[in-house]
Amino acid sequence: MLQRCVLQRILHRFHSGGPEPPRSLLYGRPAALLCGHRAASPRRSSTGLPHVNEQTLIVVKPDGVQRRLVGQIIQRFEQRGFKLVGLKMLRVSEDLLSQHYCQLTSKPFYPSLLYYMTSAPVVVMVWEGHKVIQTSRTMVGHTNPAEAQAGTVRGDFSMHVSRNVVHASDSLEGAQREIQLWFQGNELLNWDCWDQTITCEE
Ligand code: DAT
Ligand code: MG
Repeated sequence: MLQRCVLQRILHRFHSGGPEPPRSLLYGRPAALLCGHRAASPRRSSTGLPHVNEQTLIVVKPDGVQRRLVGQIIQRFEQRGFKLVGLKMLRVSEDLLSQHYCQLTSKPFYPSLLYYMTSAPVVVMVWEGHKVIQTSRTMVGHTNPAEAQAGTVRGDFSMHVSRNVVHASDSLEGAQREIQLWFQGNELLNWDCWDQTITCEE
């Protein structure tokens, strides 16, 4: 019954169309980033305003890949209700890393950070959902695992700041910049998650 109800709502949304908001409002990122995407029909909240889903960049760092933690980290974001819209595995170049960590290149630990981050592949993802940026930071935990709470990724899987398993964007501006840096527009998929009316108010 519930499934049929959800399906009917999805089909209704699909067929009813309606005006689209400016693309730049969707997902809180610039229109240029949406190239090659089908714009989703706007979902309206009880206030009548369109939902603006955030996106964030999550990277499983080389220690996470080496320790086969990728599946467990993905599972945490899935079970929280977030939607995976981009995923790839790559060996990061020095150039990309210096752009990603542009505020850290003058830090004394940057050479060892560079060595570690380029030592093995990383798995890089874009997750979407309500307040995903702030929630992901909470889920990932303190930068220094020694201070990270149990239950967070860093608090459960790591002990030293130089090997803290995962990266998560720390602000809307940071997420937009990092997503643009790591992904081409056509590598991100805009798709309807069938449970989105259950996990978030429409
Ligand atoms: P976060 O990853 O929590 O956003 P950050 O942006 O300040 O933290 O630093 C980026 C990464 O740099 C961090 O995840 C691990 C590394 N790092 C930060 N401070 C460090 C330190 N004092 N020694 C070694 N690595 C450090
Ligand atoms: Mg940071």
